Amino acid sequence: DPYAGDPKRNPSFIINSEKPYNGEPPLPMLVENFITPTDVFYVRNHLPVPQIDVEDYTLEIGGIGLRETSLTLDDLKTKFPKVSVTAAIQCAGNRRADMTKVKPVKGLNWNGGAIGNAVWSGAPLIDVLKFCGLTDLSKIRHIQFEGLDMDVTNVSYGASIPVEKLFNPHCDVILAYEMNGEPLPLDHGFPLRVIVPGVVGARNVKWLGRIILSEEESSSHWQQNDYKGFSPSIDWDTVDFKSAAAIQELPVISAICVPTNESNVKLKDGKLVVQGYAWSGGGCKILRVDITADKGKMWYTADIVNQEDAAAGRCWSWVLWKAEIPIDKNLKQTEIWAKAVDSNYNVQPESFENIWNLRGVLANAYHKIKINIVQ
Ligand code: MTE
Ligand code: MO
Repeated sequence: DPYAGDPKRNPSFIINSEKPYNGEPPLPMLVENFITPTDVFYVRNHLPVPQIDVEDYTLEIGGIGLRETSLTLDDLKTKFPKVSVTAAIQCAGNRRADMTKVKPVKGLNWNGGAIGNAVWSGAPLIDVLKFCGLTDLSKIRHIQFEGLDMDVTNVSYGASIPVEKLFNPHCDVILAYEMNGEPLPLDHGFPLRVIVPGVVGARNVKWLGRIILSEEESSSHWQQNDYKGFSPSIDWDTVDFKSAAAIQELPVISAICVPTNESNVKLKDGKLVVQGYAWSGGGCKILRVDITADKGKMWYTADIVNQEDAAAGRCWSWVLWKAEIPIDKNLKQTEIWAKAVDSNYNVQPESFENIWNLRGVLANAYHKIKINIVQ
């Protein structure tokens, strides 16, 4: 069993797939902390967790304009400054379960917990590449990453990001060996992963084995034939993966975590406490989260409980929000909706119908839950 060496996981997790392991925390657990504790951070694995001996571990770096270089973990820790970045990572399939209600899609049924916000520490990628001789970026268009996790045919997980992420030092791309102040745990990429803040989880390659500077995107299945968005009218007979761009920076999203869908709630002085998270890709700041209990007749602005003090364009963390909204006491049932607005004034789409896509990615429509009001 190639999965025999996989680590123990949080027994509270909702398991979307056992082998490879894919699990997420129940939503109320997710909003208990601004910094998601490591054992509450969702796990999204495509392959068995590779067993890596740090003694033998090296990161291979090469490609256009670089000296082929091998670095040990110790090299990475001692030859470069250690920087920390607090960043949310979200799977492209987060909240897919909501999109699936419109029409089935192919993919794991993430409920809204496929996001977490952690402190990542390690070496700035640009410093490491300069160490390997990088001077001229003009021919380089993509930075490819390869994981050390492999399928049965020895093909490893891979992805790439556009080189512009390097030009701009404010993009904060790092080679992380720590998560929340501890060595990366096995499930999150021990001993090394790349953190590309604001960019879809799939490009934050874990168990990093190789970096290649290239004119081309990664040729990996996950870059070419997966993690792309399509029109709602494209189905598996008509889809042409070459026609669509690989997902990089993610759109604005929010979710209601307390109360949960279909739960019974008690009002306090005629009010309901609603809590959740909001986040946007590309470093966009969350400006506002709006909540309604009557399908939009009246919108209330939630209080942002936690927000990092970062410049717009460099807001990598999620925000947690809370609202106390008045609810008509005579109602036995109602719906609560949430939508977030980011610093580009982009707002979540109202429904899933017109953003539906066959892989169920980018599922960022208003979060709508149903609740029963009990006396
Ligand atoms: N890196 C490798 N090597 N193998 C993987 O399966 N999964 C990717 C990404 N990096 C993956 C990977 C996907 S799709 C996501 S959403 C994130 O890792 C999940 O990171 P996490 O498990 O630390 O939450
Ligand atoms: Mo993902």
